[in-house]
Amino acid sequence: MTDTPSSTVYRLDYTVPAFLVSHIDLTFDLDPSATQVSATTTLHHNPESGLHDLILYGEALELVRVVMNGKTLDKQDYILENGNLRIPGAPDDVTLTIDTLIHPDKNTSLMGLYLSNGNFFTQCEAEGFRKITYYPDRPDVMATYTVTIKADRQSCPVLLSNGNLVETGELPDGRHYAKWDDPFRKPSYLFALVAGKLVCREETFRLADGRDVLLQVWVEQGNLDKTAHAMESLKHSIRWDETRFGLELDLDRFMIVAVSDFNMGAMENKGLNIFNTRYVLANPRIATDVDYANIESVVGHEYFHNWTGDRVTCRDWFQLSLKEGLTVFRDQEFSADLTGSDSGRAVKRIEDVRTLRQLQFPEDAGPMAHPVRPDSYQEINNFYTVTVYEKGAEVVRMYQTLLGRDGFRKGMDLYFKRHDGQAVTCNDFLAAMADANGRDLSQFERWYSQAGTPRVKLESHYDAAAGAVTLKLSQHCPETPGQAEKHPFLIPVAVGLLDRQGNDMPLHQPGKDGTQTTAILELTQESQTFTFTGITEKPVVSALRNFSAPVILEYDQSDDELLHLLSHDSDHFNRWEAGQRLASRRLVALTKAVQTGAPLSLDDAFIDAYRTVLTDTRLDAALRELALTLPSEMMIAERMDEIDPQAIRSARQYMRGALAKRLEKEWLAALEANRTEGAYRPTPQDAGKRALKNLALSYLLTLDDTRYAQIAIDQYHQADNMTDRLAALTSLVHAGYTTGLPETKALLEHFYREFENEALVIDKWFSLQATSPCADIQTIRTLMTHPAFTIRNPNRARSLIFGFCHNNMAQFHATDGSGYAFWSENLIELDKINPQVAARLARCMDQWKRYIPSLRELAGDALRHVSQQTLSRDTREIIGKTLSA
Ligand code: B3K
Ligand code: ZN
Repeated sequence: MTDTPSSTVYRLDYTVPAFLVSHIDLTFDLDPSATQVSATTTLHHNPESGLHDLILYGEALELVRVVMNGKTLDKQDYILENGNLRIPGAPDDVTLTIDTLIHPDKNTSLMGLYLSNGNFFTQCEAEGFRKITYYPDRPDVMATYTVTIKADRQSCPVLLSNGNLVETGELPDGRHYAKWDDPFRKPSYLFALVAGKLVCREETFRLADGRDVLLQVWVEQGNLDKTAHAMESLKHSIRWDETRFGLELDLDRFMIVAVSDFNMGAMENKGLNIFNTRYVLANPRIATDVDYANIESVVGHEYFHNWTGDRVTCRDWFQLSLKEGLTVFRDQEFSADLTGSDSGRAVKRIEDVRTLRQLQFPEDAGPMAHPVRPDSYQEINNFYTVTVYEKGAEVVRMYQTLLGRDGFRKGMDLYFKRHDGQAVTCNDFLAAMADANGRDLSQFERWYSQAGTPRVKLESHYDAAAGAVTLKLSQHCPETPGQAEKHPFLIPVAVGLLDRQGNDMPLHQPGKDGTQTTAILELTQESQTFTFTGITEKPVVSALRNFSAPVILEYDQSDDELLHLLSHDSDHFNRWEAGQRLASRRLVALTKAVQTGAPLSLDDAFIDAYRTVLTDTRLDAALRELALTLPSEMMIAERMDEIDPQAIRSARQYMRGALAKRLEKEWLAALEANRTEGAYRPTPQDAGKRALKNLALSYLLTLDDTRYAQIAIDQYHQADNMTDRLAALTSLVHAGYTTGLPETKALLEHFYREFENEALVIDKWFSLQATSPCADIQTIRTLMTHPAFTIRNPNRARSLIFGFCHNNMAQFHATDGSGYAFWSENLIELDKINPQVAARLARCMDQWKRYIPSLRELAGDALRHVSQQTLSRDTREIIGKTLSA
């Protein structure tokens, strides 16, 4: 724990490293309480640097010995400052051996080398390698690695590191060793070591070039029956990258390891990906359809990093989106392609945009707003954000929208041709895209440098006499912390025009050849007009198709126009969007009505529109489910000037109740019609049916009718899969049946007993209760005392504490401030254990200034209370920015 004044790192302060490393040879003598690390590094002075001090970063290390070019250094030969080791005026060629002692059993931060259920794991991104040994721990220092791991054979039969296994053998005292060699130069953040009692599923897999590679998925004993899906996903990922991008696996062996104590989702260490168990373990009994889909996408994501991240890496951490935005885009495309249908692609796109809007738009409008390529940070771990990841992926997607799929591929090819084996910048990526396509993309750079979500205003005008439609587009981007002035972006706006029958009209722009049904308009100025000719009737405009840019579209369309789009748009995304806009309009009005005590009502036109969607069996179930799911409370909050969480919840619940009541027959029919046949399969078709059926069930449960509760109870007992079982239980609990219906309490108990030994399912058990509208602070505090709860395991902490603080808005923001008191207590406790996870919890308060005055005051008190404590650098940065914005 440190409490030194925060120091800020600036992007523009970048300087090249004074020394480069050609090779590092590491030896670990593993012991839970005292692990000896010996690192022999070959360094050379970097001719591009004028500095001669050799700086080796370190954190929480016990230095045993430093040997430079054969001579053991005395204390006066080096300087230890802020944890780092500096050798002033080092010679140009250095061979350095450093011995350090570390204590994995004391490491609760889960960065560096730590223990999980008695096994050893490492996490080095972003700056964890410095918790293992003194090293130039920065991504632009790339080296080859050999790693020898020594350990007790009994407790650590399995010893893994990056690359290829080159040697194994026995040692005295029941110990053994393994030696690994990674031929690819890599930065230290991609180093990994795993040792312990693990078992694996393995397969030989033939690559496109005919080479056979060994694939392994390592888990704790007892979990082998949950690894098939991860293995399938890995094989799909390898194939997909070969086909879509011509990128092949460069190693002979590729390993995935699952660990139950992990700060985030997974980590792309070269050849040895380490995963949160959450994104590996699945079988129908314990995993839901959403889990299956997430595993596929995270396995893909980490595998795709092998090229976008590992082979070509980041010059400095400000360039993080270079690998993350690009790799998220790649995993999104992978999942979309695997669905194998247009509607499947649309479902994936809608889900991704929903995440972006729900999480990234608020970030862009709050105290932590930062550009996709940030300009400064205090703690880099705080910048693994939805902006860097999800908005970063949208930025990459826009290249593809502007250049076309082929043009994008050409850009990727050039990027690898130029930069394989290098540590580069976002501008290098942009230059590859531009040069490969002969385009000037300099204006596009603003997507990397300017924070905030641009507003695009659209005004349409139809001139019947001229048979022309004019679209006037204008843009502006709101101020964000540290960025008052913004310049226009290059925004691709995809548009289509629908005729009265709902068909796409051919689009022709004067001066341009040919026609199409979707045009990509390039908005580059503050304001511009675009004209389409040969338009014989007043069309309905379908704007920002497929969400062609991460902007907020401001376009006044009547209910009738939106209804027309909802029923006919050939762009699935915009059909969904029209439905969401119709619902949002009403939800905002209902929230205001709740606040003023006005009577609540829902119009027939809206009900009819929902009925049409619900009963339109030509539409895939998955698309119908998305369309019939109301915008979340968070989305409604986004549209309010002042957030009143209780009013928002009442409005949304009213609307759900009204839709349930007036479409009762149709919901029931949908529930019956969407039961899946045969054994469980996590295909998009079956998952879509289950989603729609379970949505129907949750609507029906809002009606106070025990018949529906009985349907849910039966479904719970009869289900042969976690999706249906969890949905039944969640709907019952969230509808408040825990008090009215004794069986529901019994079901919760039953679920707990049934899955007591499945940590990931117990996480679900906590989180379904934490997110219930009925869960008041007392319920949460009681759950915190449950024997299965521990704040030390990030998944468990997230399931209960984050579930409540992040995903139960109306209860968390209770008017008596009890939620905030709970938040500050737990934040302070967690910060002492795991700063990275604590800093995420701190972000619950991002929006505090937007809440109604009574809540704002209480939130401010809680924030000030936290700010007076001794905090980690991670949490201090967040609290500081939240208070001062
Ligand atoms: N690159 C890692 C994230 C590391 C987070 C460090 N705080 C996972 C990923 O994006 O694939
Ligand atoms: Zn990533």
